[in-house]
Amino acid sequence: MSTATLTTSAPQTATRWTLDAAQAVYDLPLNDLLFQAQAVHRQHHVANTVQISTLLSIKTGKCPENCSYCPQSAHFDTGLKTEPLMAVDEVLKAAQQAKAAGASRFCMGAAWRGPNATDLESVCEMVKGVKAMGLEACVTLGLLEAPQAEQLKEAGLDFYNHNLDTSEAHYSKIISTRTFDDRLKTLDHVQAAGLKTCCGGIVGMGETVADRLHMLVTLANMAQPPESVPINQLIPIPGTPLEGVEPVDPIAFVKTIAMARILMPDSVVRLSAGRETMSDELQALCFMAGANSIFYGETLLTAANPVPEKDLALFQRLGLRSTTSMEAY
Ligand code: SAM
Ligand code: DTB
Ligand code: SF4
Repeated sequence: MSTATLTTSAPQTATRWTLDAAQAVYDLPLNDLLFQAQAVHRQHHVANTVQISTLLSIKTGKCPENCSYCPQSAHFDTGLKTEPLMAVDEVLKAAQQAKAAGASRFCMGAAWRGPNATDLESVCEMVKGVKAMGLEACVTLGLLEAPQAEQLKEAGLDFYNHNLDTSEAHYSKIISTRTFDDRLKTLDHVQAAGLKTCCGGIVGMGETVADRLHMLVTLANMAQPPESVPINQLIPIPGTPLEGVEPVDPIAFVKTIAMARILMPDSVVRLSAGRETMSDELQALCFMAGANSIFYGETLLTAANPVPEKDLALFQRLGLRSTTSMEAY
C-alpha cells in the first residue's frame, strides 16, 4: 500500500496526503521546508507559544508487551524499579505540583497491555481529581475497548495518548505482541467516545524516511487527525533490543517535525522524548519547524527530561512563552 486510506467523513481540514506528495515536500531544501512549515504554523496557531504537559508514570514496569524501545517491558532486563498502580491521592499531589509549576495538562501513563475494570475505576478517580484542579487530563493505558473509552469520557478525560509509533510496514519489526491494526481499533474507540487523541510516534528505531512519512500520512488521513501529535526521538535504553541503534540525523528529525506540522496544520505537535540529549539549537529548529508543545518536568515516564530551570532558560532565550503562566518557577 503506497498511500494511506483516504477518508472524506468529518475532515479536520480539506488537506489529504499521498506518500508521494509528502515525499516531494520532504525533499525540498531545508530552508524551503522550514519556511513552509513556519507559514502553516502561523496560519493555524499563535506564534511563539508552547503548550506544556507534565507526565507521571502511575504504574511502572512489568508490562506484558514487547515494544523493542521500551524500558517498561517485562521482556527486557532494563534494571527499572517497578511500581504497582499509585494511590489516587499520591497522583493528585503530583498533579497539584505540576499545576503550580505551570503545566496546563497532566498526563498519566500506565505500563499495561490495557486496563482491567478495577484499575480503570481508580484511573477514573484520578481523572476526576485532575479535572477538578482545572487541568486538562490525558491518560495512556494501552489498548481500550469501546465501553472503557466511554467510561473515561464520562470521568471527564480530555485526551487519550495512543501512538502509532512507526509505519505499518515497520511496526512488526518493533513489536510482536500486538498489531498496528490493534492500535487503530483503540484509536477508533477513543474517537467514537468523543475523546481527543494524542497520537504520534518515535523517530530513530532503524526506520526509513518513507516509514516516517507513511506514519505521518496515516495520521493526516484519519477522518479526524489527532489533536495532539507527539514526535519522540528514541531514547536508547540499555537492555532493550534498540539500545545500539544508529542515532537519527538531527536534521532528519527537524524535517520530520516540519512534515508533521505541514501534514496536520491544526494539530499541536509535541517535541516529546529525547530533548535531554538535544542541544538548544536543535530544539530551536524544532520550534521553528512548527513544534508547539513539550513535556515539562525532569522525568518523562521513567527516562530523563531537561530540568524545568533549563527549559525556562531556553524559553527565555528563544522568546517563547507557555500558553499558561510559568511564574511559579
Ligand atoms: N503502555 C502504553 C502504550 O504503549 O500505549 C502507554 C505508555 S508508552 C510508554 C507511551 C509511549 O512512550 C510509547 O508509545 C512510545 O511512543 C513512547 N516511548 C516509550 N519508550 C520510549 C523510548 N525509549 N524513547 C522514546 N519514546 C518512548
Ligand atoms: C509520548 O508520545 N511520549 C511520552 C508520552 N507520550 C506518554 C512518553 C515518553 C516515554 C519515554 C521513555 C520513558 O520515560 O520511560
Ligand atoms: Fe508496555 Fe507501552 Fe512500554 Fe509497550 S510502550 S512495553 S505497551 S508500557
